[in-house]
Amino acid sequence: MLHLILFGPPGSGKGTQAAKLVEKYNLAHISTGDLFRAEIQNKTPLGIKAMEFMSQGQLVPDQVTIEMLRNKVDSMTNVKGFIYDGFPRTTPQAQALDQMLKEKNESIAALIALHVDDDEIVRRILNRGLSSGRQDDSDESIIRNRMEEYRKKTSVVYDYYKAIHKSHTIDGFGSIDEIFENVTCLLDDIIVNL
Ligand code: B4P
Repeated sequence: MLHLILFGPPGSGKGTQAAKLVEKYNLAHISTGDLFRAEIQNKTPLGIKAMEFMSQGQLVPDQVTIEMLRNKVDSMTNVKGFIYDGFPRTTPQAQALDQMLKEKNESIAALIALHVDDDEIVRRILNRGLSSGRQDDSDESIIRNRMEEYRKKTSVVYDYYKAIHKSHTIDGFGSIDEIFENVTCLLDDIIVNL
């Protein structure tokens, strides 16, 4: 079974590319951001907790996130593989994911990081904020805080998988289709060599 991590700073296009990859490779898409937003919409206790952090541009605590991810993966049967979009975002999350897959005799095939510079990220997210209604998309200081959280806590996840030769980088600047083409070339190579 294929387990692929789509990685990058906020607004780098993970969700956008994941949606296209799911269609082409027939994989299940798990976005922790989308899962949290659904919990918030339904006003669940988990959603109320997540909202405290997301509205400030901070990461939701690991324990909450890991448990939610595990429940989601366990609920999805008969799938060819998974795209993890926005997870793992910390080293403890990466360790928990590896442990969970080990229990199933599975492992991560690759992490694909989308590289985009800060000004482009701010531009994209503010632009999405015009229609998304997301509080964390509408205020530049919150967006900058999300980028800071990425630098402080998330970027190390790239090195975690690099140490086992599983991290790859794609330029995330350009048209959505061009980026998709580059991601699929890389992914096809990875799949052939699995
Ligand atoms: P996410 O929902 O993961 O959101 P994101 O980082 O903003 O988005 P993404 O990179 O997927 O960008 P997208 O394709 O949408 O996280 C939101 C929050 O949830 C986090 O800040 C955190 O608080 C919490 N959270 C989630 N997971 C967590 C975890 N594991 N642990 C702890 N907390 C967690 O693209 C952005 C915009 O750019 C879109 O408008 C898109 O149309 C546009 N775009 C995409 N590609 C483009 C391109 N090539 N050119 C121009 N525009 C493009």
